[in-house]
Amino acid sequence: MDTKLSKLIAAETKRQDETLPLIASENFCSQATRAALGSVFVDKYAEGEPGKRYYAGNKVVDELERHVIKQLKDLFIPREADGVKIDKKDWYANVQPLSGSPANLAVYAALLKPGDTILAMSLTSGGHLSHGHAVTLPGQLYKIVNYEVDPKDNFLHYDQVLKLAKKVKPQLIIVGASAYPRILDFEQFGDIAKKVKAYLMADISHLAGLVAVQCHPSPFPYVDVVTSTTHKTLRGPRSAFIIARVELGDKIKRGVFPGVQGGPHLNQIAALSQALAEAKHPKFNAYIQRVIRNTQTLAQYLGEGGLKIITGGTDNHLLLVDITATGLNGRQAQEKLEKVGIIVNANTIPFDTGTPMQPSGIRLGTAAITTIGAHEKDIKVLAELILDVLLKRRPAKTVALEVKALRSKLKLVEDLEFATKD
Ligand code: DSN
Repeated sequence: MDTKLSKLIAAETKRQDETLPLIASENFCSQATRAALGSVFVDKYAEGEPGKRYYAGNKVVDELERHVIKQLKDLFIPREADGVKIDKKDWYANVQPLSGSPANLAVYAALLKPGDTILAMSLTSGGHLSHGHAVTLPGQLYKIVNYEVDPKDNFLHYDQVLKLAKKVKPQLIIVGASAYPRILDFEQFGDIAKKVKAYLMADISHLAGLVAVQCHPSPFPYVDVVTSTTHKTLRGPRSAFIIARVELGDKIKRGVFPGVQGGPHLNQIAALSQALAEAKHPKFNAYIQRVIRNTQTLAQYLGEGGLKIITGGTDNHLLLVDITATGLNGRQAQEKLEKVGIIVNANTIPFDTGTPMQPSGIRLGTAAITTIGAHEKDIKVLAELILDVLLKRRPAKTVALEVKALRSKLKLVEDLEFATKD
């Protein structure tokens, strides 16, 4: 291996082994998933779809892609919702998107014309850049209108979304977020989309692991399209998927390829297969339940310690903290925490008066730290360490030593055994 690269891999391994990971969109995938990512599938080209490829030599990868599509539909599409039977045959699945933003772009390319209106959550309310922020390509191709959380409680109020949808008559509504700590009511969004005759897309990138094990309501059958990345709470490789109503399948397929990308990354698809198999295991359910308990515990202790938790708590794997009262902005808080080995990201909060580079909050997630075995007692210690730094209660040097001590107790547990132990 290139010497410099080998040193960098060793350095990143050391960094990961010595710090406490609280980035809500990160996780540690299993060794088996990593092995699949580095498998022979990395070397094959397979533009097209199973049975209809542009190159030869695709017998095995056709079988791979069909297998993963089946695994995906089995895991995510429930047999019924609210008493209504759901038939997997009514849904089309595509596992080729390279990541979340291309998956979303492929859906827009499939369903919209340039100039059409998309109604999506604003970035400061918790939405995602790829939902049409002005700095992105979709932000330039489509007319983007944002709905917001309510300024009084920072929750989504569905009557307000409906009112706005009626006013702007979007062709597409997006429900999905990367910094909203509460349950997303897909059924209510389904009603809104029906009332204004818009397509409804749920981007469940952050929630995929929770949705997979019914720890968050399913978007099926209320939506037309579901997109997701696979490396956050789902604990898989960097990749993405789209599931859509079968009648939209051809358009979505062309939106992905050749619309926005070339050949699929078959090694990602292979690794996704492993992650989906792991997510079917009952221990994955216990893992996700622990993730949620850990986030709620973190929110509780940080709140009791004097920090302002947006919405007062969390229902999922992340929480958002308004740190204005500490005298720091989000960036300064992120840097101070990183100095002692606690890795978070600065984040805008609803109606933020700061900028994306100097926002007023930080976002914390517990998916990764739970994967390396953190329990509620560890989270309590972690919360105290965060408070020590942000409220300047103890010297950074002392806190850094305790972060190291806590980190050294945690390690990747391959079979998710930790999830069932107290
Ligand atoms: N960076 C990821 C997130 O924080 O949601 C995806 O863009």
